[in-house]
Amino acid sequence: MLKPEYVRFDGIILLLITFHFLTACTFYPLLSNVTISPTQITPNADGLADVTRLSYRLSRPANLSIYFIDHQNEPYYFRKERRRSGGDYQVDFSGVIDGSMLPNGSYTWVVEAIADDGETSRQQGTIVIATADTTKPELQGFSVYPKIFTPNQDGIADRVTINYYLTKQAQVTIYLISPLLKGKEIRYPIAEVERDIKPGEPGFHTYDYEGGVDLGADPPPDGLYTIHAEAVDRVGNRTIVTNTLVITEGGVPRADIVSANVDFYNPASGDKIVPLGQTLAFTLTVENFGNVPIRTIGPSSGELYRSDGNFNSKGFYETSGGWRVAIDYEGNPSYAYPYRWAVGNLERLEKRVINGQTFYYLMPGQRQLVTGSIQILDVPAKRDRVNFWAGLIHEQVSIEAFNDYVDPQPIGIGF
Ligand SMILES: [Ca+2]
Ligand SMILES: [Ca+2]
Repeated sequence: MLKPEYVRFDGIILLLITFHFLTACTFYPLLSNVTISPTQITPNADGLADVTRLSYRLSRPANLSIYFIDHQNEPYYFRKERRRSGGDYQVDFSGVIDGSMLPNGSYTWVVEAIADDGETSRQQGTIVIATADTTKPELQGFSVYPKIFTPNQDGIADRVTINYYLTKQAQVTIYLISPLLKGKEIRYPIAEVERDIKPGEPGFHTYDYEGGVDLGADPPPDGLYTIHAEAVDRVGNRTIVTNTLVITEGGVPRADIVSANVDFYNPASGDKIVPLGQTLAFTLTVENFGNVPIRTIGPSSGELYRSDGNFNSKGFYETSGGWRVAIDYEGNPSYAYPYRWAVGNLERLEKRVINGQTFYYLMPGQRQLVTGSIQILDVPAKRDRVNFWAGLIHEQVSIEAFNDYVDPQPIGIGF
């Protein structure tokens, strides 16, 4: 009769059509057709006799084990009590058990099946392993820095760097593994940085991870994570190295100018006309409406600028990841937003000292009033009405559209 038959490659199932002249399965022995070929392997990745193929047939479901016994009678399990249904199976063996190459020598191979009724069937023979590559790949100097990772674009500990020196050619994969959440862990792959030494080649390798925040995604939730690195060489020798990483205050920073409202005025007159030599003042409110602190730098709210000055001339240079309120105007001949202030009075912001340096933060949910003024010393664009507006800048990261060109207003510049 024509009957579909499954040849299983230890998990991979191929559908074949074969003729069966015997139909009563019970006539078959539990375990039959056990073959191994070749009976000597040289697992050194030279493409010659690097693996041997084990074939066997089960006539009915059984728990199947395959193991190798060395000259000291020590068994090495390649498969241990694996549930298998009836059928033909093939599996390749390359000398590696649990990521380690067996040393050269003569071994007894055993295929053993135990059926549900307790019937046990076992077949065995000899296999020789010669010129085996037993050298494991090593990830020397494996390091993770920093150990406390705050993926929130504040410019401090926003990226994790992983380095190691790979001692032989191997495929290396690195994951961030989450703490157990409802009994499950999540794996986040970490990509290697392109360098002269290609992935998998012996030499120095480096990885860079920013938690997905640069793409606008939320990073993995705060918690204690494991960095898991695994190197597998061409013959299957495997090395695993782990390290820990704490994620805290992770998230995409979000802040805006409340109601997109800016109050511009001449403090001397209270109106929107500023004679030359007088000052244009503003007030607005900044809100952190995200889940992570936003970092800011001075000058503090309240600072007076001269119109021919800027934040650089005050010594408060841009820092990557810092947020500032800024003012710009029509006809500005210089770079954008030359006048900048902290997102509040520095005395009222959260102060943190990190590695001896002081940083200021507007915390999630916090609002701060920001004021500032500019002494107008010349007439921009030689016009008597000039538009001024505000911005909220995430320096060297981005300006959200809703934080750019906020509430432009014509100001009369008096001669
Ligand atoms: Ca070989
Ligand atoms: Ca950070």
